[in-house]
Parts: sequence; structure tokens; C-alpha cells
Amino acid sequence: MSLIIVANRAPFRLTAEGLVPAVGGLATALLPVLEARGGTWVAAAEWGEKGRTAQPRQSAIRLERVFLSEREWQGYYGGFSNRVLWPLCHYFLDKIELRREYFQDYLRVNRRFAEAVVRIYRQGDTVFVQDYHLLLLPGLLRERIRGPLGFFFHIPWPSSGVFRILPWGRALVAGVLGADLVGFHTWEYAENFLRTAAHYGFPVEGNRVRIGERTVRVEVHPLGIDTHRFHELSQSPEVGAHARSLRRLAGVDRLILGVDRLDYTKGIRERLLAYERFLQAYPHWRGRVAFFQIATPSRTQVAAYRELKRQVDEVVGRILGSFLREDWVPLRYFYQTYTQEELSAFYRAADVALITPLRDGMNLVALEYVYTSSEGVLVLSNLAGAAEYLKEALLVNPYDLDGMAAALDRALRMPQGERRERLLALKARIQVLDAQSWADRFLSSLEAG
Ligand code: ADQ
Repeated sequence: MSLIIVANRAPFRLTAEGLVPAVGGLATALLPVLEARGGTWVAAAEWGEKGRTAQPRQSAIRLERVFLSEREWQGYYGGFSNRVLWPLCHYFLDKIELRREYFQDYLRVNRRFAEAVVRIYRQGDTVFVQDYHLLLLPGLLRERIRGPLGFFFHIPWPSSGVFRILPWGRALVAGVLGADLVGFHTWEYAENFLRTAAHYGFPVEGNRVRIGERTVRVEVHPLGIDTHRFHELSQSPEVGAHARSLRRLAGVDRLILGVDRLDYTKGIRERLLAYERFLQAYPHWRGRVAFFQIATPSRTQVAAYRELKRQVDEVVGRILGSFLREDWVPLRYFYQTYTQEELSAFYRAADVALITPLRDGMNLVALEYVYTSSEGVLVLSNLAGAAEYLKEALLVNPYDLDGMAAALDRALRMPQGERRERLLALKARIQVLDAQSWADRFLSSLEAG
């Protein structure tokens, strides 16, 4: 019996040799189980004409494409997923653009995904659906398949009062309840979901929700990282040499690092403002610290993301304008994508990681930093899912600029003994959250059902 994984995107890159695994949370977590059990990944078609028929190089895995018109993609992905659900679930209510056409495209595309799954489904297969792009899919599949059906939501499920802003809220919750098992990163999200379901009239008892004759289980399964891979990177001599060259580039005693997709949920602008305030309030650090902020280009078609880029560029320019000296560059801003090795060199070079999203489902960068660093301090937003697990980090409120500036000062002054102790405790917690064990835990619970 094989496994069918359904996600908006496929975890592959197209190369001259065909499709090879991409680097990333979902690829790491799910490709090994898919390869071990054999099965299919269903995703929206990408890579244009060239990639129309390419198949993954791993022989046990097949890719099933869902072909969408440009208009459908814009409405379903650019529209309902990224202009409605994404801002709503991260509590950015003023960024929501509620439009009926977006929902119609979202429904149409979820139906297309359902047809693709039904085409390849065989009795006894397990189906595992990913994330906010496909909320309606479990409901659409339930009528047509019998076997175990799981759903995992990777971003925060907001409080029911916020979710109810959506005119289609009930239909979306009923869609999710098509699954047998629904997973979230934290208890907060699971409880929010249960309250939302209760609000729409679905009976809730403990972690179970009834819909018609069926009972749906809701569980918490936090996703982690590939701990084996990041341990290797933490030991690699090449990565170490690159880390040393980054420190030479910084040219100061202490290096601070931020790494994010350029997304308004990640709190990049607020973090830069906090750094500016830190340099004002703790002037003795001037000339002795440098901040490297890496931002990966993301969703550049959406106006809110272009506006964010403008705002971040402006603050970067202002900080450099106020503080840059001939012998000191207080801030470097890298607007680009890196390989995992390159990113790890930044992690190893940094004395402090400032990971301060305004909201975040989990935040894997925080885990990657801790696992790769040997003496660093993690300053983490208490509004990231990861904060529920990483108790030994310095937790901050990402909206409180003074609080963040003070935490940065404390992190930079922390004695070596305390840094090591906290880091060891954090590494132990992250080991338990390993990405592959996440997939095993979720699937065994689903199949034990
Ligand atoms: P994201 O919002 O993308 O994921 P995150 O969990 O931090 O956030 O994952 C980002 C990944 O991208 C990390 O593995 C990181 O290494 C990589 N990355 C970031 N910047 C990069 C760069 N410049 N170059 C190369 N790689 C870069 C969503 C949710 C999260 C949730 C995950 C998984 O928003 O809350 O943790 O899914 O469920």
C-alpha cells in the first residue's frame, strides 16, 4: 500500500539530470518516507514545457502534476492562499483582500487536486495532505476514497474570532474535517481549531470532532529539522572555513544574524528598528558588533511584499546613514537565496541569532541555528511556534523594540558557561523533533487510527 502526499508544490528542482530533491523542511521530512514506502507526490505543475513530463530520479517516487491555467494559479495561490489565508492566519487583518473570485478559484483548484488524487488512488493507500493551500481537499476526497486521510497545517490556526472573518469559514473547516487526523505544530493552534470547529456547530469532545457519522482526531506534531544533516554541517571543515571568512568580513568582536524569507510575518523591519534602538541605547557596542540580515526573495508578485521590501530597504539605508564609519559597517543586508552549506556558515559565524517573527507556525531557522552553532545565543520571538519548545532561548516580544534591544545586549554579554548550557539543552530538545520522526509519528498515528 503506497503513500500519496499532496502539497501545493513539489519538493524537487529541475536539473539536466531530471528532478532532484530540493532543500527544505517538507522535502527532508517527507521524501525519505515516500521513498521507503513507494508512492506519489501530487503538486501543481511547475517548470513550464521543459518540466512537463520529468520524473524524480528516485525510482520509488512518482510525481503527479496538477495543471493550472495562469488565471487559476493567480486566484488560488496569489489570491486566496497568499492574500487571504496567509495574512488572516498570521493576524495581519489589514492585509486581507477578501474577494469572491479568489475563493471560487481556490475551490476549483482544490477540486482539480482531488481529481488528480482519485486518478492514482488505489484501495488501501494512505493520503497525506499539506497546508493552507488545500483546506478543502480532505472534504472533497472523503466522498471518494476510503483509506486513511491525514492533513497537516503548517502555519498558525488563528483564534476562532479571527477565523470567523472569512465568509467561507464553515466550508473551510468542514473541508479540513474530511481528514481522519488533523495535525498542528502547537497546542495553541490545535485548541484554536477545536474552538473554531465548535463555533460552526461541530460537536467537540477533548481532541475529537464529530462531523456526521465520523470522528476526526486533532493532534500536535511539531515539525523539526534534519538533525543528522545539520550535525554534519556543524562539523564540516569547509563550512568552518567559510564561517571564519564571514567573521573576518564582519571585522568586529560580535556578529548578530537574522535569516528569513522576506515576508511581513517575519518581523524583519521591526528587528532592524530594534537594532537601531540598541545602537542608540547601548552606544558602547558601536564599532564592536555587526548585524548580518539575510532575506530570501519571496512572493514578489504580491503588492504587500513589494511594499515590505521598500520599507526594509529604507530602514537599512537609514541605519547605515546614521552609524556607518570608515572603520565599521554596522549592518549588511543580503537579499538572496543560499545553499544549506552557505547558510550554515552564517549560523556558525554568528554569536547571536535574532529570530523574531511577529507570528510563525514553527520557524525552522531557529532550530537550524541552534543545531549548527557551538556557542551562540538564540533570541527568539515568543510568537513563533518554536517558542513553545525552545524554552532555553531568550524569549522576546517581537513588537517590543526596547525589550528586543535589551535582550540583544543581554545575549551579547552572556557568559560562555551559560551560553553552552542553554545551547546543549536546546539541542537535546531539537533532537527529539527530528523531521523524519515527525513524518513517522504523524503517519503511524494516522494509520493506527
Ligand atoms: P517558512 O515560512 O518558509 O515555512 P521556516 O520554518 O523558517 O519558514 O523555514 C524556512 C526554510 O528556508 C529554512 O529551512 C531555511 O533554512 C530556509 N531559508 C531561509 N532563508 C534562506 C536563504 N536565504 N537561502 C536558503 N534557504 C533559506 C512555513 C511556516 C513555518 C514552518 C514551516 C514548516 O511559515 O512557520 O516552520 O513552514 O512547517
